[in-house]
Amino acid sequence: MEPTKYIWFDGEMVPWADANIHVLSHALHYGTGVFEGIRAYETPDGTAVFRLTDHMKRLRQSAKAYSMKLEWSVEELVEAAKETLRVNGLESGYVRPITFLELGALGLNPSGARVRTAIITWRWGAYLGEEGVKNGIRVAVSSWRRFPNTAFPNAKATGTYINSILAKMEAVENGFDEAIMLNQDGVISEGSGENLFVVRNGLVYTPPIAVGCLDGLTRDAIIRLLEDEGHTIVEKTLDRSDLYYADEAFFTGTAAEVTPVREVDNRAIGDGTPGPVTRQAQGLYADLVSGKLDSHRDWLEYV
Ligand code: PPE
Repeated sequence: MEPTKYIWFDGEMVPWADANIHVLSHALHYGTGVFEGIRAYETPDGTAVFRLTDHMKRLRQSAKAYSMKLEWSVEELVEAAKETLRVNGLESGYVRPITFLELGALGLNPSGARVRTAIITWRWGAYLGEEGVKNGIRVAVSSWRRFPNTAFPNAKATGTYINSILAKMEAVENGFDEAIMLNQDGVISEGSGENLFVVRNGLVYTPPIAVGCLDGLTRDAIIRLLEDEGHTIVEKTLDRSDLYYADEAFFTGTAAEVTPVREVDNRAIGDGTPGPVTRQAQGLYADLVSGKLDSHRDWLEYV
């Protein structure tokens, strides 16, 4: 990753190299952090951050779930993210806000630990590769189950990502691009860092949030964009066979955007190339974030 000039750290612009924390930080030992992933895009009217306010709202919700006192309001975080993009001269890029517990508490009781917030921006290309965006990726159902309701699957907490990391590492070690995780009941949940859609006989399916997947903002956007085009989206628990028998499948996420899945567990999905609904979803999303769509303009927040 290419460093940018500044990182916003608790209200100040700090040079990249100086945005450091102590090894005794609570978050390092126990994963007590919450974060977001956001993308900014170039549009004809300047740089626009996609659903910035919604992402900052989710950051505050995640913090609330873990009783972290985030001192910055949604409005302040929104402005700070825009300012970080501006000072770094980024016309497009990824925005990573993170709130975490630093010094002041040892042991599992986090009481007294200082809550810190940083916003980092950088250039980030295709998350699952340019080739994947074009022709689709190969995935495998993971032997790791998605963590259950012993934490908050709906909050983006740093510590819980150790679960996604096990699944991702296993997939890559076995020669796949990405993993799909089942939940504790054995139904399909999501990718290690993406929500999943499948298309069969003209209907579009995605697992309901209740299975324990993240309530993805890209997932929500794709549901609405496809509905606008007359598609029926069914939120339904899916099992492994729904994946094997699908005509099309694709992932959604801020980092992954819309990435076609062409193979699962060494079986081709459909004819093994991205299908028409997948292409349509990709096209609609690309037009939306680059300011070429007339609808949902309120999701673009200009820097
Ligand atoms: N599920 C998980 C587990 C997840 O981490 C993400 C985002 C999503 C679904 C999609 O959510 P949304 O971005 O709101 O549409 N993962 C972020 C982190 C990726 C990373 O490697 O770090 C992201 O896409 O920014």
